[in-house]
Amino acid sequence: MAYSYDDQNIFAKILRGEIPNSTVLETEHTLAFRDIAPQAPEHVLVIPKGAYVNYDHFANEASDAEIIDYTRAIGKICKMLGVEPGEGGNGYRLLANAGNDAIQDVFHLHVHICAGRNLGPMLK
Ligand code: DGP
Repeated sequence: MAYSYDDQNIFAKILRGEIPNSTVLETEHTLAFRDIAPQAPEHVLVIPKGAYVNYDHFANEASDAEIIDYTRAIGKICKMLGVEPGEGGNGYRLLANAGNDAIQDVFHLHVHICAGRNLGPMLK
């Protein structure tokens, strides 16, 4: 399947520096920043710098280096936020919406990291 990526999406603009963001972590292949409409006391979005529309696009087509960098960045951010259960934190939720049924709003892969309150059964 050919994935179609629109480089006018808001996160592509953030990556190009056209829109400001509140950066939490930047690595070679990954950028993480605070969500503009936080649903929890800690709400960070983690995006790959590459042009991937959703998780399956990324998992199927990104290089091993990108995938390792992205996965490790998520772990690092959980540590930075101090939310790792069993490590002094009280837990977190990772969520990646893809496509219409998940009500994906921005078509550049992003994992939400939410923490800091009891999150209930689902976010959307
Ligand atoms: P989703 O519905 O999973 O596609 O989530 C999109 C998220 O992106 C939503 O929680 C709000 C956030 N968002 C939208 N526009 C901006 C923006 O310009 N800056 C930041 N930091 N977050 C944004």
